[in-house]
Amino acid sequence: MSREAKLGSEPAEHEVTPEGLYLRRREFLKSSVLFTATASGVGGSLLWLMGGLRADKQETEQKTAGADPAPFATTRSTDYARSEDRTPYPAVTHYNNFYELGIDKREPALYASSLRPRPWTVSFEGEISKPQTVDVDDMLRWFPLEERIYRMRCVEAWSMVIPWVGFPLGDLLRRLEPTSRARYVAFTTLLDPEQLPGQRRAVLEWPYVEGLRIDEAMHPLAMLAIGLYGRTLPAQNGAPLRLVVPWKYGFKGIKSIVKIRLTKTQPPSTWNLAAPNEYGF
Ligand SMILES: Nc1nc2c(c(=O)[nH]1)N[C@H]1C(S)=C(S)[C@@H](COP(=O)(O)O)O[C@H]1N2
Ligand SMILES: [Mo]
Repeated sequence: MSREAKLGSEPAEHEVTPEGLYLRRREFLKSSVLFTATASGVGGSLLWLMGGLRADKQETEQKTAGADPAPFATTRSTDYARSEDRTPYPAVTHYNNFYELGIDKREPALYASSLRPRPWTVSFEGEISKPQTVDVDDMLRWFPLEERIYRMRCVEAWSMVIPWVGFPLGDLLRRLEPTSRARYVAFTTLLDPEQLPGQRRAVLEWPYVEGLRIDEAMHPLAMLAIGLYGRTLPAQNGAPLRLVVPWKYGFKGIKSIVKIRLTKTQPPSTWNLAAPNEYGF
């Protein structure tokens, strides 16, 4: 099974974590205030979230006034034609995968305050004509921000519909002027165990890294997000800057990015390094 916990089957913790780590982690939990918060169990929190999802469901009627008479007399309406309901904000921000802030889904939100998303610099390196390091707030002024509602799917078999705020990754790359040798884009998350205490445990290789082929990176749907639901990105969702690639699994959406490097050869990616038979590039 996947190294990430499967949602439907609720695996025991030792199934998703190497045994030694699992035992040490238990000790860690017992000795922290977090234990009270997680004692209700992942199952309980899930039920709570799912209840929220249902309660928030809204019907959206398509307005057809003024449209031409439909020439397709036999067309019947199906569920496929309905616009997607957005996942409620509390679920988007309290059910997360961000192993640097904990491996249980509710831990990233609990630990979020240890990450300081400002001030924050991002460096652009490698096969570009304009390598530079910029303050993230200066970078935001380079582009008009837009809202995009995408479905994010995790390999663990859960998904969410999230209204992101950000800009196309391609706009940034064009500004940096890739050289003719640039074939891939490599992304790196902040490495700082003080701000990301999960990096003290060898659950994965740190820092988290991801990559895209240059054509994927230039695709108009690939975006860098700096917010969601019209607000600044919460730390647990990858503040101040994270990747969103809607046609790929969620693990591509690397969080809290400090470095973007254009390369000639395929860069490593964290989950592919951890379990190459389960995660491709
Ligand atoms: N740095 C970092 N980025 C990460 C992860 C992570 O553990 N660390 N998890 C990935 C996975 S597996 C998923 S499904 C998404 C989850 O994003 P969300 O918590 O905003 O829903 O973030 C991705 N980005
Ligand atoms: Mo994921």
